[in-house]
Amino acid sequence: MAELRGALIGCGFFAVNQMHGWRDIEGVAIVAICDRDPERLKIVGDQFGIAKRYTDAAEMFAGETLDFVDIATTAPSHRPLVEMAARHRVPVICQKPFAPTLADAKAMVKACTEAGVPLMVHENFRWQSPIQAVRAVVDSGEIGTPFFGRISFRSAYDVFSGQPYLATGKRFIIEDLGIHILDIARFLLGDVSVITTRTARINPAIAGEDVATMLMDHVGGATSVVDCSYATRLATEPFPQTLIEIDGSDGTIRLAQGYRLTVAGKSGTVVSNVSPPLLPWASRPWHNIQESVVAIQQHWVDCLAKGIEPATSGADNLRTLALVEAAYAGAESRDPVSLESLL
Ligand code: NAD
Ligand code: 89Y
Repeated sequence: MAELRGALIGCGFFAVNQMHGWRDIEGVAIVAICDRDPERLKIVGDQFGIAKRYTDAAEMFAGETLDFVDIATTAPSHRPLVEMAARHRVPVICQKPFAPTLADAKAMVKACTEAGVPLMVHENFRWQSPIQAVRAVVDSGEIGTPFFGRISFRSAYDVFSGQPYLATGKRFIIEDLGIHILDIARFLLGDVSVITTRTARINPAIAGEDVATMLMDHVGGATSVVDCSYATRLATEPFPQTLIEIDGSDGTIRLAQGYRLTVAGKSGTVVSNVSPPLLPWASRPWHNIQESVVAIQQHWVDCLAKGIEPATSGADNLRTLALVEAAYAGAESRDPVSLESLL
């Protein structure tokens, strides 16, 4: 099979992981990169030996024949870039948050559907191997039917030094990090009908909320709590681990700090270590996220080859983004928010 020719738009902080990921995947070559900042373009171009460099995405689409484009910019540029890819009939991956508003996201899905172009949101947290391990236990039936979940991300890691824009937006933890944790809740317990949210800002040096607690009714009958904090100073910093508790009719799952998975189920209690591998280019503590980047990008290549919709397609991600919008609306009103009216 001919090698897939991909391009990357946005050569910033996180894109370096995506470039490493593409290098690890057989049958793919990134043939061109684009960033409106010439300095970032040079850094990433030199690091990964990419000769074709563009400061303007329109010029890149006009000048290259591409099998896909990987958009690793921040949210404000996502809609114009995804719509540009659709106009050029180029399959597209878009980083999270998919769009600043649900209305934009719906328009992006529509543009790609009408152009017949595959669209995947780079929603990678559900691809982390510890999260996949929890899902495998749920699917095995070992704990019966889940009726309760707690999906928790609590940390005081300084994310602002690598991503300074996170300190300046009116919205912070739900839109940036909670979006992943809400997606994991959907991945493990199914879609949500109603969400109730409380938020707080503890760090006075940032503009948005750094604590969010969300209570959700899942369509299948389970109840979950998704709790996120970047204001939680623990004895051992867990970043970027998501901790999970699931109670089912026949047992329980606990994913604890240190990637310790305990399953007490129909066949007894099993404790295992589900630590993610440390890839050769990865660095702790980011290796958990870095491994999931390779996994989701491999999934994209597999889906393109088979002509099937990716698990985190644009259409799927509307349901995760709707949770983000509903959470902000509910934090403001302090009322439960129904998801049905948003989708
Ligand atoms: P960044 O600001 O470091 O990098 C973004 C780059 O995009 C910048 O170099 C900027 O010049 C470039 N850019 C912006 N608009 C452009 C345009 N129209 N054309 C060309 N270049 C453009 O941001 P980052 O921290 O790398 O984050 C990028 C995205 O990745 C964000 O949406 C963030 O939420 C997401 N992210 C995801 C994960 C994850 O695990 N999935 C982790 C961190 C960040
Ligand atoms: O931007 C965020 C993400 O997607 O994962 C962790 C992060 O880098 C900081 O919250």
